[in-house]
Amino acid sequence: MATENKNLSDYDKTTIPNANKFRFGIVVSEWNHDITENLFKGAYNTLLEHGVLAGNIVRWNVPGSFELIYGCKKMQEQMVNAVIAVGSVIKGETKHFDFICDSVAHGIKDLNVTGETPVVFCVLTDNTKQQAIDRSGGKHGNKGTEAAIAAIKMAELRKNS
Ligand code: DLZ
Repeated sequence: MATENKNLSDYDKTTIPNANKFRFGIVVSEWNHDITENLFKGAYNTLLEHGVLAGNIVRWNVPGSFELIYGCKKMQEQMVNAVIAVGSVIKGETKHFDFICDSVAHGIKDLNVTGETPVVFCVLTDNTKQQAIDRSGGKHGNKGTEAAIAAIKMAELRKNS
C-alpha cells in the first residue's frame, strides 16, 4: 500500500482508453483546500490529456471529506460515467481523523456497491501535512492523476459490462 516506492503520477499512457466520449463528476472537499486544489488540478489535467472535453467535467465543492459521501451520491445522478471524490484528511490530536477516514472510505465503498456509477477514492489520509504535500503534486506524484486514470478505466469497464 505504501506510495514511497511508487510515484502516483506514473502510468503507462499507451494502456489508457480514449475518454473523449466520457463525462466525469469531481467532488472536492474544501478542508485542507491547498492540498485538495492540487489534487483537483492533477485529476482535471489528466482527464483533459486523455481526451475528455472541459465541458464534460462537472465540479462540485463540499465543506469537508465527510460530506463527500452525500456529494458523490448526488453526483452519481448527474449522467456522468464516473465520479472522483477528492479530499485530504490530516491527523490531529483526537480520534476525529479515524472517524472521518472510516466514514468516508465506507461511504464511498457503499456508493460503489449500491450505485451504477463508479466512484473513485481520491482522498489522502495522512499523518502530517508534509505527507499530503508529497502526494498532491510533490515528490510522490499526484493522487489526483492516479484517480483520473482509475476513473477513465472504470468508465470504460462500465461501458463494456
Ligand atoms: C472537522 C474536520 C477535521 C478536524 N479535520 C478534517 C480534515 O482533516 N479533512 C477534512 O476533509 N475534513 C475535516 N473536518 C471536517 C469534516 O470532514 C466535516 O466537514 C465536518 O465534521 C462537518 O460534518
